[in-house]
Amino acid sequence: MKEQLEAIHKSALESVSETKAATDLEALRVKYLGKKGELTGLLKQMGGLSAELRPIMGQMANDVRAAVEKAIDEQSAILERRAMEQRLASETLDVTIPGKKLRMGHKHPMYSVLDEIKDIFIGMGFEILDGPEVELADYNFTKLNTPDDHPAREWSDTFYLTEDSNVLLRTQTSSMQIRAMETRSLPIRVMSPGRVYRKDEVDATHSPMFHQIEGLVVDQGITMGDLKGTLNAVIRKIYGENTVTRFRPHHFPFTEPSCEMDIQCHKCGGVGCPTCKGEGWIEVLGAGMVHPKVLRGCGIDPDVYSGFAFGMGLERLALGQYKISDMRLIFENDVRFLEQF
Ligand code: 2NL
Repeated sequence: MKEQLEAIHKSALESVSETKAATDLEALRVKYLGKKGELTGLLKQMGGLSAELRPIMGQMANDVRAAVEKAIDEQSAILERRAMEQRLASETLDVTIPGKKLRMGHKHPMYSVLDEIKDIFIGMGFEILDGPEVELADYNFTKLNTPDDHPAREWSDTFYLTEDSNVLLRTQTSSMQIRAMETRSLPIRVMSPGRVYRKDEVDATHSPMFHQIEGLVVDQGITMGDLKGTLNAVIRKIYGENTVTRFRPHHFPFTEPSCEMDIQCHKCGGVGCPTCKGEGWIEVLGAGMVHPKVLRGCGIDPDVYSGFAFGMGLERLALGQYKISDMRLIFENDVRFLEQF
């Protein structure tokens, strides 16, 4: 029995010192000290010993038990410490390591142009009006003196959303200005920027979706002189104080008289070059005095009040401003292109 006790003692201490995990240690505790363990098994055989040997072997068994328990406790402490050291090493946070660089985006070039224009008009006392891209034909056409049989209302030009042609994707942002005239008290000075839609094939200068900014002023005594003065001031803020402008007669159903505004080519000074396609002039916007029928339709007496309105395409302006040759680049959103602005 002595040899057996010594063998258990030796093998227990050896295997305990070799354990690497708390679960292995627990398995050893069961193996040696548990109810069905090796030491307990041996103790059960004590009854067969002589009266002199029994206390000696009993004492020895208790010593072995105490030694194994002590070894297990010590090993457990070692494993715990080791686990803690590993955790500390793996969870170390070096607060001095530089952070990951975030790639910051920036405003799309067209929105830079839009914001610049908005700021100019806000500075002149205009209010910015946003509105829905899905519109009633009434507000997109009829109230703008563009009746049912007008060619601008063709199915081939406009994205209609209903069979009866009453609901559509707006082709201009004028509808919000109609609402302003219907609901606000006079005088009115508003700008409405936004997306508009026309059934155009995509090419270097056309897109079925583009951005427009329209403006409207209505008050007593507004004349073509106010139109020219306001637009000249705005265009000179955008293109430079020395910009030369001209107004040409034009036709829009919602204004009378109507005009288009050109700036003298800043590249060639009006002689003619590729930038102005040999014309010497570059068209920048359309404008006119609000048609009396449009005013009356919004409940405004055209004998007392008058107004001017204008509209310009933002993409075209951005192309010119940043010397971009193809409108498709504006919509593709290729970061390599946009990064340049
Ligand atoms: C262009 C020309 C224009 C207007 C828009 C307008 C709005 C109301 C009443 C009368 Cl509520 N007119 N807007 C007037 C003249 C021209 O746009 O070439 N746009 C891209």
